[in-house]
Amino acid sequence: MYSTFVFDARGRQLGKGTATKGRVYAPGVVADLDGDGTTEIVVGGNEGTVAAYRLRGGALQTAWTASTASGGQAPEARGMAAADLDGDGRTEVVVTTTNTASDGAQVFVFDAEGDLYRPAGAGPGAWPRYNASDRGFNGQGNQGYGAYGLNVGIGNLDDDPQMEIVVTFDNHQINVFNHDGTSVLASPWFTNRQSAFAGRRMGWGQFIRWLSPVVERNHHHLHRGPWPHPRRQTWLQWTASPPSVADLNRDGRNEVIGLPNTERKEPYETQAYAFMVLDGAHGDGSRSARRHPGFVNPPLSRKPAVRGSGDWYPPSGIPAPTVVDITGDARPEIVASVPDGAVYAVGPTGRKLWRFDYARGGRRTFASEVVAADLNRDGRAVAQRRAAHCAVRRREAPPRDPHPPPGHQRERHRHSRRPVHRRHRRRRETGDRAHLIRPRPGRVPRSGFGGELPAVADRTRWAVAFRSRTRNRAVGTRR
Ligand SMILES: [Ca+2]
Ligand SMILES: [Ca+2]
Ligand SMILES: [Ca+2]
Ligand SMILES: [Ca+2]
Repeated sequence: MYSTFVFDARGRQLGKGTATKGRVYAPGVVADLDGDGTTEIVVGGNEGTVAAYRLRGGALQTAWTASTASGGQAPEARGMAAADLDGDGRTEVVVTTTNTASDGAQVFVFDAEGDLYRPAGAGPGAWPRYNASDRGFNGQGNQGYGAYGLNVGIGNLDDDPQMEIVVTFDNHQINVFNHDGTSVLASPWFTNRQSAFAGRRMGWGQFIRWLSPVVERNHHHLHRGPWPHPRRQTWLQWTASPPSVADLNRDGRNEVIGLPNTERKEPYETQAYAFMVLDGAHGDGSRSARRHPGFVNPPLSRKPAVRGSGDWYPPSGIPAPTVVDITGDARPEIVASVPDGAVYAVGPTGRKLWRFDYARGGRRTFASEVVAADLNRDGRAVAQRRAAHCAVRRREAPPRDPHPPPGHQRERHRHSRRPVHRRHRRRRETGDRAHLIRPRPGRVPRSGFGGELPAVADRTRWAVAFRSRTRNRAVGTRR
């Protein structure tokens, strides 16, 4: 069983919590949920368990527990995010689970007391989702399946002041929920091609995204040509793709950013990871779920190692996008480590800025998400690409000489043995460390859950440094 520990600044243990069962997969939420001045810690475990702790009286006390059991399953919590969804000063906590039951729910929202969140004006059944009221949504109905890999982000994606919740599922879909649990409609440009619901509008989570904009146009808009299939076309799989919310073009409207893996063949084989940006549902919703300018043909990573079934270790990484301005032009870049062995930076117009090879030839490899900070406190969020540090855990490609003379590794490249230039050396020296730095509000957009920047980052206090904790492969059952 996993426990939750709290240590002080000197490393002395202050408390230990054991109210969850089994593993704790998703990074917890650390926030003053109810605004009483005491920070809560919320963690999720197996068997449907969720627990909130408070440090009080020299011990970690359980503030509340909650359950994510539904549809006859008591699943594992694999994703957590938190925000004040309705702006009342109290923070809500979103938990996503691996539930695969046809009548099960994957997305739970709890209020500051651990009760299911019930926004003003909504009925008692607002959460969890999907629920019975989703069955007939747009005729076709809404259905979730297995949220395996840190699948949730929060941000404002339309004109109402409440936050929306973005969730990705193992059924290849990405949905946007309003805070009252209802689903957000995609642009009327997307229409249903199924004969029973032909021409009807669709929600974000009611259709599969294909890599090619031409395929989507033919299939979801013109309804012409043969139906696409991964044997012939490449689709986007979001099962382990944490969505982020940010305003890339600084027009005051947020976009959804994610790195789905692109799949083809049967069994499905990942061809690359796509830097995909989708517009929000602002205004008349005509841009909702459509590809953001610059990302119509999304930048792609290289092809990662093909992993056979049962080949779980070392695990494949979860490509969580860190959205942060690293060039100093006030428009954020997308920085992400991809299981092809590299960290990528992609600009807000869809241009690949750089690729840093962290695996150095290792094929089956992974890295955590990128943590970006202004390490040298020069007032710029991250002035240079060298400052986008990455906590890398290499499991393959060990140094050729495991016992080099002291200082030798820093002077020569581990593989080529060529002298390492100063710039590269500096990057390498920080490459194996995790930098856990509290950003200064308003200056450094944070990179954690629901990474809307900077408004949400300023307003909320939960501090999760590593969204992408890659201790296990996040992909479970494939449909
Ligand atoms: Ca509190
Ligand atoms: Ca609230
Ligand atoms: Ca909203
Ligand atoms: Ca925007």
